[in-house]
Formats: sequence, C-alpha cells, structure tokens
Amino acid sequence: MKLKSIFCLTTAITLAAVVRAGAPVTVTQKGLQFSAEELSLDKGQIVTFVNDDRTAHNITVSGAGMNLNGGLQQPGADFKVPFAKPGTYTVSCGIHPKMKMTITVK
Ligand SMILES: [Cu+2]
Repeated sequence: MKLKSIFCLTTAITLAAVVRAGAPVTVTQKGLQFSAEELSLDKGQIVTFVNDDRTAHNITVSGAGMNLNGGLQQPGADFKVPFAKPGTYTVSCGIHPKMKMTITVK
C-alpha cells in the first residue's frame, strides 16, 4: 500500500513537470506596454503575444540565434512564438521603441 502511494506520487510529479514544460504563456500588449518586463520559461514553451491595444504593434524577438519580425499585428490579434533554445531574448515592438521585455529560457 505504501509502495503504491509512492509510485503514484512519483507519476504525478513526472506528469506535472511535463505539463509545465509545455504550458502556454500569454503576454498582452496594452497601453503600449507588455504585461511583463521579464519572463522565465522552460525551453519548448510557446508564448502567445496578444494585442490588447487599439493600435497595431510589431513584435520583434532577438537572441539565442533567433531574429524574428512578426510583422504588423492588428488590435485583437494573437502572435505565437516558440522558444526552443535556452538563452536570453529581447522582445520589442518595431513601432513603439519603448516597449521592451526580456525572456530567459532555461
Ligand atoms: Cu507597439
């Protein structure tokens, strides 16, 4: 009985780790700001950037070999970025230079 509980606990912890690694993260853009200045992710996580402003934005991501320009993102639109490689990334808006955030991937 005791052994069985330990096994179940181990399984639960393993499953939680797997779910966490793939858990989606959402960052909103509102009031010409990102909803977070800094974000820590596990490699493989996908960030959905949501434009919650009334103006268009332009997500750019650079770091760890990534140099991405998401193009014009209209109000209400989503933009998904997978972070596959560990490293430090700078996310900014090509239209509003004051909009910046840092993403660290472990
Ligand atoms: Cu912008």
